[in-house]
Amino acid sequence: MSGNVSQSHAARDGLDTAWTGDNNEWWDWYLTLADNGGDQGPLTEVEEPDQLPEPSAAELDALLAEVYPVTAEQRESFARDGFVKLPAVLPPAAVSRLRRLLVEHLAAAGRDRPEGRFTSDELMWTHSAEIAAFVLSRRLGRIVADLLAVEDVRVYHDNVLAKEPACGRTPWHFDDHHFPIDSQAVATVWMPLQHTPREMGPLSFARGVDLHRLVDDVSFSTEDASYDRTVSRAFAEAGVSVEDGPFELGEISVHSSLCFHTAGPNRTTAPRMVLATTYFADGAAVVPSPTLVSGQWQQFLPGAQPGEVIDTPLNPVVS
Ligand SMILES: O=C(O)CCC(=O)C(=O)O
Repeated sequence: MSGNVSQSHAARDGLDTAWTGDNNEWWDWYLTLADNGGDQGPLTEVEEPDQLPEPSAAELDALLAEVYPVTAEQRESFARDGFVKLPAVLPPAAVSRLRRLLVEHLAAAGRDRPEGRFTSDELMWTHSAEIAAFVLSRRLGRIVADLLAVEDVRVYHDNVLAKEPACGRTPWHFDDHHFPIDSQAVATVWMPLQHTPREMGPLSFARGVDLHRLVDDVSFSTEDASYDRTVSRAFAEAGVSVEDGPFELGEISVHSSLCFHTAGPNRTTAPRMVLATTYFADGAAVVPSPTLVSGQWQQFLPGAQPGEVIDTPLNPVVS
């Protein structure tokens, strides 16, 4: 597939500069670009999930090595819509273990997680073999390789995305705009670590892999919610269908870097915990000019130079 489609607008949109903060500062800034409307009323009371008995090491190894059978229909819908939701990729006991690992990771990193915050961290797999077992699993890597119709994928980065109670919307965007990877064979596995009802802010997708063309002329704003508002209006006017349903426990979504997506606010009293991991086709190169919205990309592709094929120790093949 030919490369990244967003490079040409970087200068027009004032993005042809490097991000100088860390990744949580990046998310803090990024969420200020979402239109949150007015007063949204009280939060819905939701209990955090109970810790379930965890699978044994042997059970987990077997599960994470087992190929999830992606159907032809799921592959077609990913190619057409730009995303697909897949049920029962992990059993509840494995989801419960992963949630515990990520909660402990944030606590060990001293993150205070106040209401209203979007708490994130990345490259967790490089600190924890237990988290790496999920991020680098054959089960997830093979799903993405099958959907992208490529032989092998590499990991770009993992992310814990904890949308804390009362945190606002994630603005409409597509990841091609963010990732400094010169390929369209790039996709993110978004794995919620609890049942995620609409009021908790599940990831939502505009149906149609080519929809980015509809809003190609909208200038990105680094200062206000005008981009989010204009994209939202354009999709409504064009009658674009949006998948914004809840996620069941163990269900994941996979979205292409071309897929426009957003997420609602978390209007519940429990954090929305997610492991989001991005993978790309083996053989892809770094774009010629990474931008402000690429955040701290050098941290994820250490030593890789613009234009070079990506092959660093932090980007192993996982399928
Ligand atoms: O979790 C969210 O609210 C946003 C995540 C996202 O945009 C992504 O994983 O591509």
